[in-house]
Amino acid sequence: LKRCRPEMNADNLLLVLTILGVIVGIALGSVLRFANLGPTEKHLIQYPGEILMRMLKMMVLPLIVSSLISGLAQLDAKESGKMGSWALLYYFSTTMIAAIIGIVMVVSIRPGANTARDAAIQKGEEKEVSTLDAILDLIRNVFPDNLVQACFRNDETIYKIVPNKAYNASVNGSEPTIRVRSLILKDGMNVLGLITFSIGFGTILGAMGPEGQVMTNFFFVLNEIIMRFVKLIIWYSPIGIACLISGKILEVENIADTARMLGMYMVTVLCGLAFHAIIVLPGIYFAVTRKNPWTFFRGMLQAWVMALGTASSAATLPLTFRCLEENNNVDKRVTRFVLPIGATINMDGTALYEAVAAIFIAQLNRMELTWGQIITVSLTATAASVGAASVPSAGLVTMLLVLTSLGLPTSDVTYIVAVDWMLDRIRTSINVLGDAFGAGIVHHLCKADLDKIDEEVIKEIGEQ
Ligand code: DAS
Repeated sequence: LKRCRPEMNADNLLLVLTILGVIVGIALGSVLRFANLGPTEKHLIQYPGEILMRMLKMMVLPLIVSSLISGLAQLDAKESGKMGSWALLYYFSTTMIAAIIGIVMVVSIRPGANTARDAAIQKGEEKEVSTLDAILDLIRNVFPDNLVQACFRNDETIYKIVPNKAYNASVNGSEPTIRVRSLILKDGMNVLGLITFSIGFGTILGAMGPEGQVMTNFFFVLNEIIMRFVKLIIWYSPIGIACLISGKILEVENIADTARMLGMYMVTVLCGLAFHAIIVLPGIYFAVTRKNPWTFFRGMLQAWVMALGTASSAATLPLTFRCLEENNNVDKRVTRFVLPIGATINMDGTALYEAVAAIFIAQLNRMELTWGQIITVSLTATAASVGAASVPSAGLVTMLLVLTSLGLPTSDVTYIVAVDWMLDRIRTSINVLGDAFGAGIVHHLCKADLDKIDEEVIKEIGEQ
């Protein structure tokens, strides 16, 4: 606890500065609205905010690659055996369920759809691209034929498969070229390709055991560097947030409508997180262990509150260990194994939040997503949450990944940024809860093996 107290102070200071940034942004924007500024002045005000967005985007590629590879490489399937396999199965299934809950919530509540905001209707490609083609296109994107090109621009060969009149009109006038708007738009980062490569690389590296230790350490240190880099950027964020918000207030026509829309967005995220925390996680825990999930949750209360306060799964980790081992009697051999990895790659709250935020921005831009794009959102939100660092606002950085993969404008992230400081701590508390229930479930499933090891050890001691 002493170790994490400095983290607490630093995080609390960051929280205060961020809230100040939001308040200053709203006040500055509201006052300047009456000053009839010219476009140059407006741009000058928005400029520090653009710098923040560019810095966050700069971190997306290294963060996702280093987090995925180092997270998966730590989990050596050979060594970890049953415990690792159960942990991985639980992590990916609950994270995917969280992303799907987020999608169902945002598609049903539609917080970004009923706004007065006028945006050109961007038709989904469903009309020109059959569902089969959309799925084939999605699979094709998962395996880019040129990794470097896939990181920075889309693979041209994808654009010669299915005719798309809308694309021709926008890019080539009336030129009769055959084009298709792939699921991942031109000049977007082919995120799925990156994620596939990173997951494959990390899993193979983990399976190498001691032989790959040097490389595993390299990616572990690289991830540590990137997380510290992200932390530095997050310290700049209060200034960037103030300018993003004031710049957006200068742009927005209808303030009341924007406030209502933001309120609906927050309600959507909170409903999704509540459903996952109250129904899904306790339900899975009870289904597997047949124990009372509320007794288990009561044992985790201190860690849950710490996560709300720090908005950091890493800062909460010492308390998560203590609550699991002392209040819920989870075996140390389980917590020592699953918690560090869980805090890195298991972020249900973040996956749900990123799925909601991406589709909310698509709705703001009147973009009707095809089923292929909705599948892309669930995959990239899940992978982005695995790649998110367990530090404050990490989900904001990897959310740019999801937006980029859909070719959505990141300029609308301002709406998300304005309330992220609040939603971050709530989704972090769900991340910690997901890790805790996961440890409880793995403990239950591996208890027999652990008891057998104990008996053998006791027998050996007896014989000696
Ligand atoms: N704050 C991150 C965590 O510590 C989650 C996030 O930013 O989405 O889990």
